[in-house]
This record gives sequence, C-alpha cells and structure tokens, in this order.
Amino acid sequence: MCGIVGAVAQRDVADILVEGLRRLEYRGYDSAGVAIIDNESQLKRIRRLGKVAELADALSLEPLTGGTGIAHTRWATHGEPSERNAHPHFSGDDIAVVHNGIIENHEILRNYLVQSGYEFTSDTDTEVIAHLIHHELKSNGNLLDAVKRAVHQLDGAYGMMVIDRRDPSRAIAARSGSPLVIGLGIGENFVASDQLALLPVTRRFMFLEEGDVVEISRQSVQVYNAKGDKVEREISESSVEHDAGDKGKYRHFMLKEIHEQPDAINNTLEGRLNEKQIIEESFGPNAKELFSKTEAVQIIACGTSYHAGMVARYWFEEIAGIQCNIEIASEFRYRKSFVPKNCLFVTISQSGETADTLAALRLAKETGYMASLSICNVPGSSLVRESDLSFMTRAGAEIGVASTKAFTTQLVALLMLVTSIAKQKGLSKEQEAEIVKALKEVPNKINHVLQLSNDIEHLAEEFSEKHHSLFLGRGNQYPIAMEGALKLKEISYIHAEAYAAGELKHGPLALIDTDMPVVVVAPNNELLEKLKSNMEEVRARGGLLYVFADTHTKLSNSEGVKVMHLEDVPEVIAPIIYTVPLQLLSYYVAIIKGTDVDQPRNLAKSVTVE
Ligand code: F1P
Repeated sequence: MCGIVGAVAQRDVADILVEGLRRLEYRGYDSAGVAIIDNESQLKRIRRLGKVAELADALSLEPLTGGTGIAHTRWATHGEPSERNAHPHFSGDDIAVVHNGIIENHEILRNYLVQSGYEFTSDTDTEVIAHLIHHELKSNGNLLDAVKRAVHQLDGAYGMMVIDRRDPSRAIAARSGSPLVIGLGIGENFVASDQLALLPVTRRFMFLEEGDVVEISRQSVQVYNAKGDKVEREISESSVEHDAGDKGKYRHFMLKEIHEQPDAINNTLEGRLNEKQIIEESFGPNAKELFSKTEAVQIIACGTSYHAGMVARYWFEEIAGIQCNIEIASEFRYRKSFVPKNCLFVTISQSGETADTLAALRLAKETGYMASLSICNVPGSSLVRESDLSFMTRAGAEIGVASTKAFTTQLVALLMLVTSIAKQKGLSKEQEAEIVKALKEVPNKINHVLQLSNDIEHLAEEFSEKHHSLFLGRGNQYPIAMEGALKLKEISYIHAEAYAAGELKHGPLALIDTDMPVVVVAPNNELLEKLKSNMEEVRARGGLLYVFADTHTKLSNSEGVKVMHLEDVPEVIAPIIYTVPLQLLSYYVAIIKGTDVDQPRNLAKSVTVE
C-alpha cells in the first residue's frame, strides 16, 4: 500500500527519494509525489498520477534541489486517484506531510479546520494532518510539539513525516498503526515505511514503536514514546540484500521469486535442523517449555498466509494430535471467540504489518491465550516485535504482490513448528527423523518442478482463453487448490474457485462444461481413489481436466484430460511441492494475457489498513 521515503541531508536528495519510491512500487499505488525544501527555503512539489517513472521524468525536466524532502506513493482510500489527491499535502506554503494509514475522525477535524479558516485542496484525510499541524504551530512555534499535539487529536492509523520550510534542518516522523523505520547515515538521516527503500543509502535501521514521535536532523535522531518521554530505540544492521529490488535475469519479480524457492527454503532450514532432529530453540529460548504446555493452537492470517495456516491445521491434528483452529484475521478480530485452555496463538504473515492480523494479535493478548508466536518474513516488523515468540522465514525480500516464496517458506516453518510441538506430545524419534529427511528434500524436489516450466507454459496457452476455472484438492491439498485459485485470479484476472473435491456434487458440478477448466492437485495418497471419482464426475459432464500428479497415480493423458507428472515426493511435504506448478501456471497464463504480473490491478503487497 502507500509508501513513504524522506531525508534530512546536506546533499540533494531528490534522486534518493525517487529511488526509494521505486523500491516501494511493489507495494501497490496509483500516484506518486515528492516535496523538497530548496536552497531559498521554499517548498517545491511535483506529483503525478501513475507510475514513479512518470514522476522521475517530470523531475528530470524540472529538477528539485535541496537536502530535506519527503516522498510518497499513494494507494487511494479517501478521494479518487488523481494528482490533487497525491501526497505530499501542504498547509499553505509552509508545511508538507506524507501519510500512510487512515484518519478515522477526519471529517470532524476537517469541519473544525474549515471553520478556523483553512482551505482544502484535496479530498484526502491526510490534508487534515497538514492543516492541523499548521494550526497547532500558531500557538507554539516548535514543529515537534505541534506534531505531538496534533497526533493526540487523530483517531485511526498513521505513519507520517512532516517538514516545515521555515526550518529545513529537521523533520518530524510519527507512527501509530502503520510501520516506519529510521535509516541512520553519517551526517544524514532518513525515514521510510520499509527498510528496502533505504538500502542504497544505509544498512543501519531503527524501528519505531507504536505511538513514537521522532525528531530527525542531519546529526541526530531523538525518539519520544507515546507518553512523550525521551526514549532510545535499538539500532540494527539490516541483512536484507541490497539488490533485493532488482529482477536480475528474470522478466518479472514473481518469476524470480518462484525460482528462488529452493534457496529460500535452504535459508529457512539453515541452522535449525540437525541430522535427524528439529532444533526447537529456533522458535526462541523458552519454546520447548511452552510447546510442552501447548494443548491447542489458534492460527490467524490473511490471504496466502491464511492458506499456509490451513495446511498447518491438517498437520497439527494429524502429526501432533492436538486441536488446531484457523481463522481469517478480519473475522476473528470482530467476533467473540472461545479461548481453549493452554492455547498457543500463531500468526502467519509475510510482511508482519497486515493491519487485521496485527489487530487480532493485540486482541489475543487481552483474551487469555497462553502465548503468541509469529511466523514472519520481515525482521523487526510489528508482528514480530509484539509476539512472545517469532520464527523468521528468511525468504528474502518478496516484491511480487502475489506471494510465492513467502508461502512455501511459511509451510516449511509450519511443518517445523508442528513437529516441534508433536515431539512434546509423543512423536517418536523415527517419525521426527523422517520429517526432517523430507524437509531437507524440499529444495531439490522444487528444482525438479521448475524444470517443468516449458510444459506448464504450453498448458497455459489453452487456459488463457477461459474466463472461469475450478481448482480441486482433498485433504491437505485442498488449501493448495485454494492457493492455486488465488494466484490465478490475482495475476491473470481469470475467475477461479477452489473446492474440496468432495463438495463438487453439492453445487459446483452444475458449472461444468467445456469452458470451465478444472485443475486438480492429485498426488498419490490415500484420498487418490476418491479424487479419481471426482475427476470422472467432471469428465462425464464434458469438463476439461488439468491434473498435477505423480507417476504412482497411474493417471495419464486421455481425451479431455491433461496430466503433468511430478516426481514422487514424501506425502508430508507434498503440499509444499504441488504449490509450485500452480504458481507457474498462473504466471504463464498472466504473461499470455499481458497483465501486470508484479503489480496486479487494485492489489497491494502490504495491507496496512483494514
Ligand atoms: C497477506 C496478503 C498476502 C497477499 C497480498 C496481500 O499479507 O493477503 O498474502 O499476497 O500481498 O496481503 P501478509 O500478512 O502475509 O503480509
């Protein structure tokens, strides 16, 4: 969603800000803008509807010079996507603000500010912040205090950065409900909504806490907590790759990330397994003790991460023999739910900043869960900082909006979690060793699937002319069918529905005809015969089947049935491996359809508003 980049430096910062915005493009946006205080202490701004490249073109025709500036990519919430609604927003010629999040009481504040003589030039909630700070500055000339007073009047979520042309030596940033990180340089400091934006200029970062307000100058960074007290925040060195924002030899980030999966999973596993065992301490120093007390698990997530949680439910109840519930965060947070005894609350999130997942965690902390654990890909993210335990998936930066390597590394992490808890519930050493062996095979097995790319590309050609599709699976492959359907609709805009194959007769069979391709995930397991019957049901009604199976299934091409054979894989890791051909299928269908694979329409990478 929206992205923020800002700087207080001696050198000209326009290029740094635009490069930062470019590195945040993957989050999804509809307009972009930059404002800089020039050498005559004037605020200069350029905004453009559309891509960052258009903003960069405008800047090359009309360069902005100056060392203090803010920049933004906007994903419209209040007010249509347009240049006048793009950030930065000004109050008069003095104050400029960029903001992520939503101000819920903006209407009341807007009325108050209009009565106080302010004129609004946009339909955004953000403009309220600019005028409010300007208004507060009238009673006290200090920008820091004005921002502190203004944020107390805001309901809702914000990550923001503010500059005042009358004092270019400093900027103020504040966060509540929207992530913000300070990048520390030498004689210059930066702000961004994601560290990725600042990797070209620094690797030293300070993550802000909820309610923090920060004064940033070239030489110093002073943080004030929600109570207004001066506080120190930890400084960490980023290990994210500098070139994480480059596509390398690949045409799209999504394809690069699909191919990175074997390495990403090796990273997830590294140092966390010994020859035959999972090292439980990987989940935290007191994890073992906590796992021995765990009698139930509640998993919460959104989107693709939710599908990972659904697979984990099958694993938890089968391998660890304990109750596992899974729910979408946006539902869980708004209903009264039963809290089982000694229940571990597990959140799954690539970004660690998904607003609903974070709200669900905060709710869980008040409602009596035994402890919380987050499975996450972004160190220092809100979810990680607010959970008792965390396990980093180490997938590396994921830029494509449609999640791929984050998902398969989440599955690996979850299988490790299930096994660690199962050990406390009587899983034998032999069973554990078998799972560990299977986990170590995952990267190679995925490499084999990647070699099927050309065949899957051919399959995609037939698929791309369709408008609707069904995905079927049974058991722990049912969530994989759901994930396959989600990928297809996200990036190719083809309507795709997933069903547990046993549900076919209860409705969706009515949809089957030659225009409705049916994708089936069919590894050899005890449910295969049932699945074969479901496939017969489709064939008998003229439906076309696209089946992903292994050779043991004895399934082969016949009229109306295309079978793509994968290598045999241990059953426990089959959901991880069968995800990959579905990712490739969606990718190639989207390529043929010519959609924007990495930044599909209307979607954002990190959903930081509810
Ligand atoms: C959840 C999610 C992603 C999806 C998209 C929007 O994010 O639904 O699965 O790919 O990027 O958000 P997260 O909580 O896993 O970061």
